[in-house]
Amino acid sequence: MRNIAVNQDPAVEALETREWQDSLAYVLQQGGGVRRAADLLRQLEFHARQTGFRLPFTASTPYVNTIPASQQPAFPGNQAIERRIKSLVRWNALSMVVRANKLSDGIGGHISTFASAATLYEIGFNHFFKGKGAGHDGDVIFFQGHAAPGIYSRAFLEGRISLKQIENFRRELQDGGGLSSYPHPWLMPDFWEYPTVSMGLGPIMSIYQARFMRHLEDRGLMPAGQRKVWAFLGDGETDEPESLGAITLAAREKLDNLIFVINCNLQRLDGPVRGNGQIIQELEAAFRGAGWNVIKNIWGSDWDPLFERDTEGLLAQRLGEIVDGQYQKYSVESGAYIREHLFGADPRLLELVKHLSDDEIRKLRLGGHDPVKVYAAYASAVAHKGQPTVILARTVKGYGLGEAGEGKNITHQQKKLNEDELKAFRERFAIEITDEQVHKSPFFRPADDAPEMQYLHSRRKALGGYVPSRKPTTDTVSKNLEPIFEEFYGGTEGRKASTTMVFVKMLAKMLRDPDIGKLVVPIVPDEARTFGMEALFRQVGIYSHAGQLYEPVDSDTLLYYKEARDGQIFEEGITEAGSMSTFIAAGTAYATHGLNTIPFFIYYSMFGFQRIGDLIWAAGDARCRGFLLGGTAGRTTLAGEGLQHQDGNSHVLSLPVPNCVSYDPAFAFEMAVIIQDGIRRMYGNGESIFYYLTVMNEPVEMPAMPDGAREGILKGMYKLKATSKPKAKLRAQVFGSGSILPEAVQAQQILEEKYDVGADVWSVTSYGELYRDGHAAERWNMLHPAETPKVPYVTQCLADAPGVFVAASDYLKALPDAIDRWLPRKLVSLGTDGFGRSEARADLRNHFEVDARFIVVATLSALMRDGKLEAKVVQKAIADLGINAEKANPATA
Ligand SMILES: Cc1ncc(C[n+]2csc(CCOP(=O)(O)OP(=O)(O)O)c2C)c(N)n1
Ligand SMILES: [Mg+2]
Repeated sequence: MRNIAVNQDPAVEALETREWQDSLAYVLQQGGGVRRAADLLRQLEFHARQTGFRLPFTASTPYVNTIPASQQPAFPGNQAIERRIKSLVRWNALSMVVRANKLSDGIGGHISTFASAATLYEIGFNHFFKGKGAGHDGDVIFFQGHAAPGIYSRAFLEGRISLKQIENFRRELQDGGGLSSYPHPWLMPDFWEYPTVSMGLGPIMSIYQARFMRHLEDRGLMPAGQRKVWAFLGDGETDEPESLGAITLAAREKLDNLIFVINCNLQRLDGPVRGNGQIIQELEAAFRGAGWNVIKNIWGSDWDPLFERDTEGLLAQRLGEIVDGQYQKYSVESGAYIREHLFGADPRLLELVKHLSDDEIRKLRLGGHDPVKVYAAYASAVAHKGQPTVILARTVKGYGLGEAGEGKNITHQQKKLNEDELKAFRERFAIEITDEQVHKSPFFRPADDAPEMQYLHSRRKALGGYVPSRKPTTDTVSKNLEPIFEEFYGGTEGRKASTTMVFVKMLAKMLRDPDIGKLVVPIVPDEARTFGMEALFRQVGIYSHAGQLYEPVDSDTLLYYKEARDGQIFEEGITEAGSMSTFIAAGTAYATHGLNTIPFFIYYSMFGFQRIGDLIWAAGDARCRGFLLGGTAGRTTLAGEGLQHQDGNSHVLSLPVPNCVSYDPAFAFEMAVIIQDGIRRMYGNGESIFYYLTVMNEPVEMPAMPDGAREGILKGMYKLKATSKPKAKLRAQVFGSGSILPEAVQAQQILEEKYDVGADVWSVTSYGELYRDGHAAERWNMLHPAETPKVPYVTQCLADAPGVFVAASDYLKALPDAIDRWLPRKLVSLGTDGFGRSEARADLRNHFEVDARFIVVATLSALMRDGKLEAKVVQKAIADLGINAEKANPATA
C-alpha cells in the first residue's frame, strides 16, 4: 500500500478505498472467510488504538435491513389469503372505531396504531404466536394498548367475540356486554392477560416475565420449552423510562425467550417521535449497547432490487441522512416529490429509480408492511440464541387511511371517516360492501366455509389455539396453614421484636414448608439487610441463572451471599419498578403458567405506592395475587431517615386500588391472622385480590392474641384492651394502629391513672377495609329503603361504646377521618400530615403529635368540648405533659 498523502485528490482516495475493499474481499473469498475477516478488522482496530488513534464510536449500523434479501427464508404461508384476512381485520377494526364514534361522539378509539401494525400482528397470528391448547406451551404476548381494535377485530373474525360486543366497543355497560377500550384483564378476564396501555409498563413487565419464566424452568417448576414473550410497543412509548430501563437486565440474563417488536411508525400522538433525528437508529444504538440482538426491518421487498444495483452503497448512505420528520413528509407526498427530494440528491440515485413511475415510487413498501420481511425478522428472532431480540419495524402510522390520516400528524386521534374516505379504504382492501352500505361502515365476516376463514382457523389450530386468551388454573392451595402460623398467636412473653422480624420469621417458615415452600417467591430490591432477611440468602439462595461464578467475599461466614441457579429469592437490585414487575409475573402465574406462586415483595414503604403506583394499579387490573410489604413504615417509626423516607402516605395511596386489601398491623398475631387468611382467600378461594401490609422496624413486646379477635383483625378493628374503669364518669374509645398502637395503650394508662378517664383501646388494623365496608352498607341501604338497614361493621363495634372517640396512626389524618360518619359521635384524628424529619422516634412523635401524651390531650379536649371537663383541666394537662401549645403545625412545617 502506498503512502497516504494529506489532502490528496478524490480519485486517489477512491483508489485507496478500493484497494482496502479488495483486500477484504480477497480474505473473504480465499482466506478464512468471515471469521478471519472479522479477526483482521478487530486486529486493525486494536492496532489503530495502539497508535493513539481514536475511532469514532458508532453504535448503530447503516439504515438498511439487518437481514439481507439473500438470507430471507421462503415465506411459508399463502400470501393472498393472508392479505385477505388482514384486510378483513383492518376493515372491522376501522368500523368498530368509526361506528362507536357515530353512535356516541367522543367515545374515542384508535385506528391508526393498528393500521400501522396490522402486518406485524397478522404474521404473528398466522405463523408464530403459540396458544395454550393441549400439548402447547402458550407464548406470553403483551399487545400494544392502542392496537386493541385490531386484536378485537381478529377475535371477531375467529368467532370469539360476538357482533353485539364488537358493536359495543368502548360501551362496556350496554346490554349484551361490550369491549374495553384497551387490554384490561379486570374487565375481560377470559381474554386479556396483561394491561399495557399505560405506556412503558408492558415493556418492563415483559422483561421480568421472561426472566420469571426462566426462573420457573431453572427451579424445575415448569418444563424448559420454546415459549416466548412477545412485547409490542410503540416507538413513542420508548420515551417512557420504564420501556428501556430494564433492557440491560434482559441482555445480562441472556433472555432469548424475549422478543420486543417496536412499531416504528415514526409518530406518536402529537407529531414525529424524532422529527430531527432517527428513532430507529437511536433505538438500535441503545439496544445494541445493552447487548440485544437487533433486527432492523426498514425496507420492504420493493427496495431489494434497488439495493442490489446500488453497488457503491449510495442509496444506503442517502437513506441514512434523512431525518424522521422528512421521512414522514415523504409518506404523505407524491412519487414525484419523493423522486425529486429523496433520490434527487444524487444523479446516480435518480438513475437507480429511472425505471419506476411516480406511482411506483410512492408505493415502494416499507419493511413493517411487508409480510415476507416481517416473517423473516420473526423467524430469525425466534431462532436466536443467547440474547433477547428487538425488531425495529418501519411502518407508516394510519397506513391505509389515505387522505383520512395516513402519515399525518392528526392521525393518532382520527376516529371519523367520511363516506369518500370509507369508500377509498374499502377499495384499497377489496371489502365486499356496496356503495349504499359503505356509509354505515358495517362489520363484515365471510361465511364459515370461506377459504380465508378455514385458513385462519387452521393456522390457529396448528399453533395451539386462539390468542389472547387468559386461562387461570383451577388448582388451589388447600393446605391447612395453621401449623405455620399458630406459634405467632402466643406473644413474645416480654421479649421485643419488630413486625418486620416477625414477617421474616414467617417467611422463613413458609419457605421451609414441604407443600407451599416451593411456591413462595420472596422479592427484595437491595434492601434485605435493612429488613434482617440475610439469613434467607443462605437458606434458599438468591436466584441467578448463571449460578455463582465467583467466591463470595463472605464465603467463610454462615450467612454468605449465595447465588444459585435454583435460588429462590429475587434480589432485584435497586429497582422497585423491576421488583414490582417480578411481583406481577409471579402473582399472575396462576393464569399464565398454571402455577399458584405466592410473591412477597418487601420494600421501603415510601418507594411503593408513591413511586410505582401505576404498576401497582396494573397489578390490580391483571388480577395479580400476593403480598406487598411496605417495610420500615410509619412516618414517626422510621427514625433518622427523614423527609424522603418516612412514610405516612402509603395507606392513603393504597385505598384507591379496589382489589388491594391493606392492613397496618401492630403485632405478630395480627400479621399471622392476616397472611394466613390472605393465602386462603387468594389461593384457596381464588379471589382476585392482593394485599398491602406495612411492617415496622421498631421492636415492641408482642402480646398474645385476645380471644375472639380474629374476625375483627380481618374486618379492620377489634377491642384490644378494655378499660379497667368501666364505671368511670368520663369515658373514651381510643383507636391505635400499627406502631402507634402501643402509644394508645400507654395513653389508656395515663388517662385512667391521672385523669380518671376509662378508655377502651381498639386496634384498627385497616381503616381502608372499614371504609369500604361502611360505604357498601350505606349504598345498599340507599337502594333498599324498605328493608332492614345493614349496619357497617365499625358501627356494630361502636354504636354503644361510651365516651369520646380519638384515633391515632402513623399515617395521614385522612385515614381515621374516612370512618367518622359511621360513629355515633364525632371522631378526633391524630396523624402524621406533613414532611418528615431526621430524628429519634420520641421526638418525631412529639413533632407529629401522635404520642401517648397527645392522645391524652386529644381525649381530654374532646371531653371538654362535650361539656364534661373544664378547659383548665386540659390546659393543666398540656403543661403537665410537657407539651408546647405554640409549637409549629407539623402539617405545614
Ligand atoms: C403513561 C402514558 N402516557 C401517555 C399516554 C397517552 N398516549 C396514548 S397513545 C400515545 C402516543 C403513542 O405513540 P406510540 O408509542 O408511538 O404508538 P403508535 O400509536 O404510534 O404506535 C400517547 C401519548 C398513555 N397511554 N400512557
Ligand atoms: Mg409511533
